Amino acid sequence: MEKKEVLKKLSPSTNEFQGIDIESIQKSFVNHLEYSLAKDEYSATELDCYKALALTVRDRLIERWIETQQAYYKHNAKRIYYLSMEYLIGRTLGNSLINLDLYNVVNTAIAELGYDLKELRELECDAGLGNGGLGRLAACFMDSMATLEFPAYGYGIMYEYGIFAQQIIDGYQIEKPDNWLRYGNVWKISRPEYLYPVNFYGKVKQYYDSDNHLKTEWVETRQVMAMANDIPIPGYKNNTVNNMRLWSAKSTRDFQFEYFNDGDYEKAVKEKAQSETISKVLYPNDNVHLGKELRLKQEYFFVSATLQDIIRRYKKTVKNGFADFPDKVAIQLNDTHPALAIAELMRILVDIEDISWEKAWEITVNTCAYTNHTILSEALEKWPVYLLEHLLPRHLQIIYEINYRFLQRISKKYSNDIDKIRRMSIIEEGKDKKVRMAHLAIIGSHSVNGVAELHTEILKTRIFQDFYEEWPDKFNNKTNGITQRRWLKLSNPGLSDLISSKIGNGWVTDLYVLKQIIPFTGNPDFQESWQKIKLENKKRLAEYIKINNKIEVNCNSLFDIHIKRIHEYKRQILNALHVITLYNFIKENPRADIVPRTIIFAGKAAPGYYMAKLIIKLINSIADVVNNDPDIGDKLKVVFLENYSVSLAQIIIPAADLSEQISTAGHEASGTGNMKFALNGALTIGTLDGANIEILEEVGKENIFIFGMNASEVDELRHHGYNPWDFYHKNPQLKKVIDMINNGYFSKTRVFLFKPVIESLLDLGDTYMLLADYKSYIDCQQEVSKTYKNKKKWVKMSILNVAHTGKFSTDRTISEYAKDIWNAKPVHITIPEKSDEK
Ligand code: 9L8
Repeated sequence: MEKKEVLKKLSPSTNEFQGIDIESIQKSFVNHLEYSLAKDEYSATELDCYKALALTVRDRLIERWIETQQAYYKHNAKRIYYLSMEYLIGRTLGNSLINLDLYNVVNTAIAELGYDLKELRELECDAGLGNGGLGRLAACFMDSMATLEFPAYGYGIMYEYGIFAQQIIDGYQIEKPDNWLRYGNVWKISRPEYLYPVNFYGKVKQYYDSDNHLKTEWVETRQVMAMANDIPIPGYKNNTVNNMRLWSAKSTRDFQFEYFNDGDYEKAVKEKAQSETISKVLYPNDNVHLGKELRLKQEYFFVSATLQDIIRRYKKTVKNGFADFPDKVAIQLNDTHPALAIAELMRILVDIEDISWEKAWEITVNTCAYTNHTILSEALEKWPVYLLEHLLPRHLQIIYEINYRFLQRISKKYSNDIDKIRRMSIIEEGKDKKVRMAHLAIIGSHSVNGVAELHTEILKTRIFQDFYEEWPDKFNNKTNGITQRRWLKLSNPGLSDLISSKIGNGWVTDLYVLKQIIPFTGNPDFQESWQKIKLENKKRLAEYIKINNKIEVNCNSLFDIHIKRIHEYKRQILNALHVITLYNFIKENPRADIVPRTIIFAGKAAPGYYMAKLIIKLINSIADVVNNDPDIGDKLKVVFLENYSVSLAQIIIPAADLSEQISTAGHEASGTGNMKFALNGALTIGTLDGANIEILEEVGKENIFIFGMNASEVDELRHHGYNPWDFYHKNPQLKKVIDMINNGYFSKTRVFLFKPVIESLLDLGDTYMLLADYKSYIDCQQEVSKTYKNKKKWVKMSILNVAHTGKFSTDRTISEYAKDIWNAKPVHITIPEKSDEK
């Protein structure tokens, strides 16, 4: 028999998959403990037990993973490639157990062996390969694509260091490296044999070949190798296991021994380390473009390796060239971070595959699609021409050529409207010329989408208006979502079970099914169970706060929660102004019957973002004063939870009564935390921004607390000249709050500590218009408190919020991408039948 056939005969997938009964699970577990980890019952640590369990689950993933990949190959299905610099995955064990439908079996199996599944799950490190919403969205998309059985692949970078761990010391943020791979990672399957060379630097050589065709070569480059690491992504109860491939940088020097022999050994080692820095660390900036050379290297490194892999896979099934490429491949660019893919695909098609420019361009545009996630100007990627010229000289030429052809068209059409040409050019002219990556992405894609209705409108009418006029059909909206498998079923088992006990499990794969709980809204038993679950979740969070912050919080108080990256546009300061307002009210009205609140913040600040870090210190300083004031007692507590992460979010969100979504209208592209809170029964206090607007449309205006200016009012006020001093002088309550911060009430030993905060609000024009929205916010918070007093009303509103979150599943989002942008069809995976003998 041939080797391959012997393997196939013995392979578990040819015969039978690993058992999913209690006994088989226990057997796998002890086998892994002994053979994979070389431990026995005496030497095994808790972490070993977690690993043995994770390996047990991984076995069951891998067999389905192999089956899935073979099925995609056999069907020659159109593949979806999601390209993202960030994936904020969090933990995998619990999620895999849910999606494989093994949670209860494993729970029992492991309990019989004397272990606690919950405790073991806690030992897993978060995979923090992202900053915030953009990275978490990519992770939710992976879950939904697998659940909807799409032949999808996530591509990204295997950062050795994920988002830093945040410590709060004396109220300040301190960053600690996140060495998440230190103890190995069970879910990461390294494939040292899947290696691609990635070129940098060098120069461009052009010549005429024997047929007198102009040929272009990129020569004398320096090479880095990209090594594949795969993470299995299971769909929910459907045998699909998709692949996420994250590249790590490896030196080519490992593979060129002669360099060691005849070269400078020390230099060789140094250069090796240098090339491997490419995948060392995730840049910890959310919504800011810094323009560092290493970041550009990361972007090209990941794009180049990914395209080589995509083309290798394409050529395996399609033998007659690239005409079918767009029918077999869809590439989705998660923001402009992978937008070099457009230039790289052109380079491969034209320079290497010898395809004409026109044909190559058609293929590229029909393959690529671009999602924009932000309109903040500081977040838009613009790379200096000199940097590209140095690092990627051929790509710069290609970008110039794309631009030249595009501008020719525009000039003809608009009879040399210079202003328009200047605005639309990929190149921003000026002292140092820059490449506008968003323009490259729009011109090189057949689809451009925003991530919420308002955001897409702003793209069409403001930042990309010229392009929208040119190609109205390219632009479309895909409102973000979240996966209910992680954000309800896994993180809030109490609420999940209550819901399922009334309406079944259908909501796990069709979130609109939640509407079926509407008839129970007024049911007193149901309401009571609902409140009880919320209280249990609050107790769990209170316990966490007690351990981590040494603060006792009142579980009957309103849990008012503001968790997200710290950014001025997200307006954590506005919330802080409300905290001080409440504090003043309690001091001035000690006998007033007020609704006690626990106001909880969490979030990381970019290490170089001075104001964001000062905001963290401000919140902690306010917390110190408020929490230690005997006049306040448990009427008001302020908590800043350190090291916000996916896993921490899974504890915080189910415990929330109130969700703070208070960005200046027009600034938060979508938000996805807002959806997670609503799904867990928190009510939203928010502005008419991003997806808040759509949450309002779904839950109804009587079930949400909306305040402040809308996006056009913000624009108008800005346009007519906004003066924050007017609001300061007009409102004594506001004046008092600001003066307290300014006069060192919260920084007694360093009176001027928060001066920069006050300056930004008063002297520097209050860019995010906190003062203009202050009154409306305070009034709205009063309405919140009034409503909270009416327990019946609140619980009804809470139930109705959950009932109306159907739209906000990434299952809906992904179905829309598949239909409108990718033209992709699902592939159903079947696994070998279980034989009867067992
Ligand atoms: N702020 C948006 C948020 O409203 C939205 O819900 C989420 C998912 O669509 O994306 C968030 C977002 N993140 C970024 C972002 C921009 C960067 C970056 C790193 C470097 C440069 C720009 C990381 C993240 N934009 N929008």
